[in-house]
Parts: sequence; C-alpha cells; structure tokens
Amino acid sequence: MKKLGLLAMIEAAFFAAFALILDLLPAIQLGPWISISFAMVPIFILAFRWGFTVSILSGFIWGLLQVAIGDIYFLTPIQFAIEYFIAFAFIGFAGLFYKPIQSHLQNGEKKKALQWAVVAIFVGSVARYFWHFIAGVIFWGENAPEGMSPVIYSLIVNGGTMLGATILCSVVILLLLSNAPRLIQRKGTGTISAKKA
Ligand code: 218
Repeated sequence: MKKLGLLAMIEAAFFAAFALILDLLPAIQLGPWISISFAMVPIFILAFRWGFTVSILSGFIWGLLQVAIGDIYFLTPIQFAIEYFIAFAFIGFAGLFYKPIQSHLQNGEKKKALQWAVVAIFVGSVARYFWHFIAGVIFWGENAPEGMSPVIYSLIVNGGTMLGATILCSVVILLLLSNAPRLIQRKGTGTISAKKA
C-alpha cells in the first residue's frame, strides 16, 4: 500500500476539523433525530482531492474529534464504536470516485465531474447512514412510536437524514465546483486544461 504523504495527512486533519465546526452550526431539524446538515461537505471535497484512503482517514479523525469535544451519544461501547468510528470513517467511500471526478475536471467536462460528484456524495452518505441505521435498529429501537417496528423507525430516521444530507451536500458541492473547481484540483491543473480547451 502507498504511504500517505505529509500534505495529505495535514489536509485530512484540517478538513475533519472543518467538518466538526460545520456540525456545530444549526441544522435543518425535522424531529429529534432527523437533522439535515452540510457538515460532510469538507470530507467530500477532500475525497475528490485525494481519494479513498485519505478521505477514510479524515472521516475517522472527524469521529475522533467529535468524541474529544464530548458531542456524542453513548448507549453502549459497541453502539459508540459503530456510530462514531465506523460510520464517520465510511463517509470516505465517496473517495472511490476520485478518478472520474479528477479526469473529467482536467478535461474541462464540468458537468460530468458534477454528476460523478453527486454519485460519490450519495455513496458516502449511504455508507455512513447504513451504520447509523444498524445502530438504530439494535440500540435506538425503543424510541420508536407505539406499534412501529425498530427497523421501520430506523429506516425513516436514518434514511431520511441520509437523503436530506445527500441533497444539501450535493447543492453545496454543485455551487463550489461550478464557482471554484480549483478547490478540488490540487496542483493548479485547472489552468492548464482551461488553456487546452
Ligand atoms: C433511530 C436512531 N436514532 C438515533 C440514532 C443515533 N444517531 C443517528 C445519526 C447520527 C448519529 C451520530 C451523531 O451525528 C447518531 C448517534 C440512530 N443511529 N438511530
């Protein structure tokens, strides 16, 4: 496996800290557990800049920071590990789409890059909220309204949050990618392809 460079590690920590701060801002609250926010955007930007390994690391660091500031819900050690280490790290699955996003941007095909970015955001969000869904079924089921099964309850809460986050993050990334694609291109490659085009 390739060793991570210092710059990649610094960016992973920086973008994780940025996500933590965004998560402290007020979000769109639909009931006690459905909270739609764009806090995952920094991890997605990082995923598009560096790819899978770095974005998994950054998601994991975000989880660690969340624990460090004590902004957590602890029911059992397993629930805690699933929701704050595994789930946050899994946002990094968005990094699987690093290559098509980078190559389309380099070729000046912004629209195609954007389409892949939305796919990546969806995959990263599903990968995270899958774990919150599992934790929801096993550990949060008793919060379900009378007569509702824990599976349906967790699906509504975590599926709803996942969809909301996907849409909100996609809109923010759309605006960022359209106005400042160099945020996602590392070495000023945008200028070169712009000249070619
Ligand atoms: C049904 C249900 N309710 C609550 C939780 C807990 N949960 C959900 C989403 C995200 C997070 C991490 C903090 O943002 C937590 C703890 C759940 N998994 N399922």
